[in-house]
Amino acid sequence: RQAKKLSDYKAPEFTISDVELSFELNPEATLLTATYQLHSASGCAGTLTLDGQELKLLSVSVDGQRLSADAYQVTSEQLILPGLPAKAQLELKIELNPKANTALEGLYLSNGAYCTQCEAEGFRRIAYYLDRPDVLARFTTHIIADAKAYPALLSNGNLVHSSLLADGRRHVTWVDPFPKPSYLFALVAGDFDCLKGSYTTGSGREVALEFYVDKGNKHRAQFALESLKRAMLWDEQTFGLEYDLDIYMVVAVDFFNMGAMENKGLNVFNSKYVLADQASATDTDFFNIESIVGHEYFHNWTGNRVTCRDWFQLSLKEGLTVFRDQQFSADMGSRTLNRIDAVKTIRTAQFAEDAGPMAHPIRPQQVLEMNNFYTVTVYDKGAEVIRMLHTLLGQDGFRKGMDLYFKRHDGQAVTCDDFVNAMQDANGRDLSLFRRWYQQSGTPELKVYSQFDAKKREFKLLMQQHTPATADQAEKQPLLLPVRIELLSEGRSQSYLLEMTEASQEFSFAVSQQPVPVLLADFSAPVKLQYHYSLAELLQIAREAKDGVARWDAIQQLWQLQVKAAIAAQHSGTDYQLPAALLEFYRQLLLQPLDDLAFTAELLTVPCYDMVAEQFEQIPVQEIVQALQGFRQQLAEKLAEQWLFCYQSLRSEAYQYEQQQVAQRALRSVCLQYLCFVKDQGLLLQQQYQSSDNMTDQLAVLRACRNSAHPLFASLMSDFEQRWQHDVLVLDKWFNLSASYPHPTVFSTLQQLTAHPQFSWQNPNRVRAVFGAFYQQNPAMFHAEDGRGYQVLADVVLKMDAINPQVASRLVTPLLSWKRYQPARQQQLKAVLQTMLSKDLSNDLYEKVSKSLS
Ligand code: B3K
Ligand code: ZN
Repeated sequence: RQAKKLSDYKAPEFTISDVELSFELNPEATLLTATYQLHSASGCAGTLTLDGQELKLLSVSVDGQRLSADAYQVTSEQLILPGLPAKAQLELKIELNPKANTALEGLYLSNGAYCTQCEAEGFRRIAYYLDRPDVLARFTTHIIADAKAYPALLSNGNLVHSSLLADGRRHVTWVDPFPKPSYLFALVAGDFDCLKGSYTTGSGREVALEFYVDKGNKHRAQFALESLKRAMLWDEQTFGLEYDLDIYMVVAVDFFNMGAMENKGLNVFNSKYVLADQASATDTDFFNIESIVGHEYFHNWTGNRVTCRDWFQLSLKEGLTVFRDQQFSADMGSRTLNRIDAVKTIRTAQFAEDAGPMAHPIRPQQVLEMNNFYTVTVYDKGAEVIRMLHTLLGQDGFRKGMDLYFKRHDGQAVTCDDFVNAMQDANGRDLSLFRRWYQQSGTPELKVYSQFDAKKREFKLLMQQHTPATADQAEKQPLLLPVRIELLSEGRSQSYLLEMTEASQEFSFAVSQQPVPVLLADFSAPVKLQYHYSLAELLQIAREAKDGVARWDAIQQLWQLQVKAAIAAQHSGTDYQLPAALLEFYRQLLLQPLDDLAFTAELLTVPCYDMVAEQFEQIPVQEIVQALQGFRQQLAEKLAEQWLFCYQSLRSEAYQYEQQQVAQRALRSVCLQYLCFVKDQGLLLQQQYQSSDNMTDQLAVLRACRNSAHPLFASLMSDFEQRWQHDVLVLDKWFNLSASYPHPTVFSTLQQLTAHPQFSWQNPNRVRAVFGAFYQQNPAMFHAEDGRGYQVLADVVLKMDAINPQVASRLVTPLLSWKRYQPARQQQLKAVLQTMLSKDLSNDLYEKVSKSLS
């Protein structure tokens, strides 16, 4: 198998200016006629090589002449046409079988509706094509289908024609005036309910907004529609970017490989990120919907109007668009809490990726299967890199850079370098050192030492950066790190932005008293920080720092110290008691919560397993699980009255998705979790479960029961299943809770779940609800001593690889990092990976498994 390299990039020899596609839809035999206007770049005749996979080619014509079969060559991945004139019209007839498409890439059926997914390289499963993002063409799409069964026939751009044919079929034509790469093509045909709205742009153009959802679900799309309007307004206000077509459509489908897709004018969404109402969706669901609707909308400029030259540049659009959606969410809600969420993602999943066999820079250098690189590194670390530019250039400088980027590159397919160049030129600032962030993988470690000279009244910070070697790259260089700090002294805080450019650097400050340094405020660079703080200093930062992220982070660091101490105690066979000062800090917080209740809830939450695990080079699984459980138990017992007091002081009001209420619910559920550890709070649990008017509070009860193995868990779960058995999206929450039950009974539960009438191996949401939850939220059982957890997941991965390689390849991730565990687990993991590698695997799975074993 041949990996592609960034360094091998060559501009295409032919381009396509216009594409006309005509689909006659049929579940097992869709007929596609595809016509392309081709132009050779050199102006000479030459060989045209088109990409194509699993296609049934019926005929090939050039300039109206049908070719005989020996005039071209078809392989499993290409159609090769020698001697094509410099300017030619090519017509292909192709037969497709959407019903047999379980990989959900290309044209497929979701609950009887036709839909497409083309990014990254799915268009080649629809037609032979120059399926690469630097070929931009104008698309015209005809759809012909039974008018009754498929009232909605949708594609990109504007509807220009619709007519009823004599045979009962309808013929519609869509024209997209904006040249685009094939990965942004979309087609949908089905029978939906449609929620309509409209938005008037700043320059006064009216845009029709249409949300297509399963019948009976129209009311559940209202929040997504409102989110879209907020996103449209925000992009105008923040970046001066307006929408450019007369219509913006979103279709919600149940069978979807990821969250959503930004196809020009016709987004396709996983229904999970469109549908919500208070009875069926949690506050987190609402939050995610707003953020993903925003993300896909923001792609219209960062991704669609300006797209990627090649797939190695994916972060050009994804890192930037994640940064944009994070800024949007921060403006719609709490900046601090949003930042904390992003930091959690980096410190858990992204740092883990850097430390594992799939480590890669935000611009990868080598790829076997592109779908494997839609990663936390490309997306979330990519967003951190954009954020650092924003920090270095300031809000206005960043905006100037964005303006120049669009001025230069609108309508083009460009590289990450082009983006940095625009930032550089607009600000007159040399960013050559900064560019290393695009080439270098791995997590930099930043060691900081401090020194106070009372005589000289000088405070010094010595900083050293070092990036350890990663699986893909041995040599590392120093990076440009923006380091935000505060110096706390005499009840005051002074802020600075330091720019670290060398391996080792000293910064000094004139002070009168010895300050406490707050380092890496706002998590200003995606690095691991090391500094020796005392417990008292951390508590002082938690109380006094200006930056909320730094306050939260101080508590995180405090907990990390507790974990190390508790594990040491486990090894010496003693009991570990939490320090009195920490308990006192919590007691005060509970008696007098901060104004921001959601922030208070964050401070009161012990870090999750993944956050702690990432601190260890070799992860002591059961010790961490035991330590964390011990902490929760101690906090619950020692502050029992305070949890109850705080819980009771927070009244629940008629549900609204609104900041203050969201925060109250978050704090209440934290209290509830702790309450369940001490007493059998049966009554209280029942009461909250039965009387609350929303899913957030109900789910909080189920989680509290699960975490404390409460006797009510079984009965409440069966009530929940009864209530929601016909609503799979909600039932996924039940699947999730069942699979994350931290007890050996979960292994038989997993088997029962896959036999549930609503479970389907074909539906990625179901598979993730069960097995994603199992490995993400059930560390104790996934890492069971006898290796059963690994075996279960490995079997599922292999089964899924035959059905849907993209889903299989995502699920295999936790098995890859075998080097992070103790020898017995290493052996178990290696054995399942070796067995896997001996099978006939998809490229998706092969790339990951072979890397992890090499
Ligand atoms: N661009 C898509 C992701 C496509 C994933 C292909 N395997 C969604 C997004 O990032 O907005
Ligand atoms: Zn995206």
